[in-house]
Amino acid sequence: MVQLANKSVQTWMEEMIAMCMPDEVVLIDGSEAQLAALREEAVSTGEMIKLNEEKLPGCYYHRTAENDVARVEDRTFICTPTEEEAGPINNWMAPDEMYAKLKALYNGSMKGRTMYVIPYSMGPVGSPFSKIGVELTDSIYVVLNMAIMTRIGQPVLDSLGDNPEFVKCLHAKKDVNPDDRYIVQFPQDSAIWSINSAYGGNVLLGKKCFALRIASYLGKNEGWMAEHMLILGLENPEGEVKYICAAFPSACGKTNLAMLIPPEHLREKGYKVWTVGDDISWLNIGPDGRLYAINPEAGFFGVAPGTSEKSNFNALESTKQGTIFTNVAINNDDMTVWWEGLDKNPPVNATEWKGAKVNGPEYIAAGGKLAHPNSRFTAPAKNCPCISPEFENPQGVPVDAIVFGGRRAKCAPLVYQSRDWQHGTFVGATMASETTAAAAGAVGVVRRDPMAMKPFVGYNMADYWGHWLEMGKKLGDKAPKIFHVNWFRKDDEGNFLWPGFGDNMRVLLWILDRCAGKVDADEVAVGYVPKPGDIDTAGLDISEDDLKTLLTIDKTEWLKDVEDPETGIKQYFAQFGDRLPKEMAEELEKLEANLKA
Ligand code: GTP
Ligand code: SPV
Ligand code: MN
Repeated sequence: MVQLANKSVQTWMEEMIAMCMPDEVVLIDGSEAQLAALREEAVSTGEMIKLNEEKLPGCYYHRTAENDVARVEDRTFICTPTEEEAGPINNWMAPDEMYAKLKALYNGSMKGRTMYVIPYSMGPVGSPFSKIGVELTDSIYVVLNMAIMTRIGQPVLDSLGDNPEFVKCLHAKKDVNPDDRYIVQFPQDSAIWSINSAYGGNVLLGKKCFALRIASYLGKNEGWMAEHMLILGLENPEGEVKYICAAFPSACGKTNLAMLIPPEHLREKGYKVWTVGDDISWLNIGPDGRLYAINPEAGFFGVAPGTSEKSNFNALESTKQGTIFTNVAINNDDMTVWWEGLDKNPPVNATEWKGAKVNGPEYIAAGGKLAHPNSRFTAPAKNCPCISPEFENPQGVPVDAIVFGGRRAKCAPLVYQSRDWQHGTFVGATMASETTAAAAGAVGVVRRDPMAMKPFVGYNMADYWGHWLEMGKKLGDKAPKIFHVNWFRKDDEGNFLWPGFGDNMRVLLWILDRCAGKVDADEVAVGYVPKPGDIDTAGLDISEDDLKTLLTIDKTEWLKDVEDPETGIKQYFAQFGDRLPKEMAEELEKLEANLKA
């Protein structure tokens, strides 16, 4: 029996053991020897496949069940005491009812299996902004992923001491039955119960479940923010680094932006991007009254397809050792990995993501995909060639700009700036984006995704907007400036109008110039847009017309976005009733008036 010095952890763990009835319980101490033994065990049972040790040292492959390849939003619940606390866009069930339902499922679910106890820290161990969780899981794959994505083991227990405050995370793989799959947050209990999945955001409970859903609730009560945002540092030729946080929905470009390589002429001048985080920001007000960001994670759980030497060199480099690949394709000739967009040479002797041996080029020619569109790599952040020297800074980095963005073929311009924090909060609250393969369900459907937090807010979204407004009041004139970008605008033939990727640097430079008061802008109905010529297009193959389209606000289209009876902002806000902050209603009126003027 595992004996822990912390009585609260011990008592809770014993209760979970009594319910799940594992044959064995193993404490994850974080030692390399223990992790190595687990990798070996996972290979021996077929749970993981060892990849080419010379080309991909320390790398492993894992395939999940075909019905278990993405987050499941319709099976994700926020179980607050009242339905109003969870709000109209979260699934809700009364905690007692949910506990009863789940206990029946967990009962004896680990018979014949081993339960692993993973103490982990979100944020550098000992940082005043870090929080500790303990995940109980019967999956070695989860243990090995958590070892990359978070700080784990004995140092975390030492840091927790006898403090009873930790997030209680329980995961049982059970039989991966999608009909009994539940991803459940109990914010008031700091508890997360996940069952019948073995995939990413459903089971690596430190990530979306804790660092966003539970943490957003804690942040509201404690005066800080947990956001679905990357953190990057942009260094100018003088060697000054400014930090930007950006919230884009799942599979909409956070990892890519966080690691971008500037276009050649800017690189030559001495511009450089440093990665602090690629998915989640915890934001606190520092002693100087400014907003500071830490990345609570220690690794990247990144989208594989589309990642290439050209599109995201730094992400690809990060995956060259100590990485776990999930649901990509295998090249059986040399036991390396492949996915759509990696290069133009799909392996002939391939195993596609579901496990069938196929001829890659023929399979693709027939319309197949070798890698699942939401296949992922789990890579240690320390592998990243441009990891920020501030990555482990327990105080975080000061934020100059907050950027919202979505995947919109129409309507949203390449970039615009909000007038102030309140308007910026409205811009975030009214974000919309086309759905992606990161969650189960239809792909390419435009939906509202406020602050890229629709699937991740741990309480009523209207109260969350209220919290944003509160934070803005506390920050006052030290608040970061708020912007909105869209890399995904398309022409009538369906081609992207903007080259994206490294060239997004050109937009970031305008944003930082605006923050520093170095560049003027045109005031339009929705805020401020760049004056013609103020976005650096040197060396870009883009027509004046296309650039104009990218920066023009089509008032008719925008009015539709406000008024559409099904998808419009008005309709969207209405569901929050009295809980909608009056400031948001005011901003909506202003926008409508501006568009009609
Ligand atoms: P999550 O990990 O799900 O939160 O995703 P993410 O926001 O980190 O998205 P990621 O950077 O992994 O990008 C997702 C997909 O969008 C990949 O297939 C990228 O190749 C593509 N993408 C990223 N940036 C751009 C861009 O600037 N332009 C275009 N056209 N595609 C992009
Ligand atoms: C996302 O979907 O936003 C992800 C991947 O970052 S997951 O961890 O599955 O949530
Ligand atoms: Mn994400």
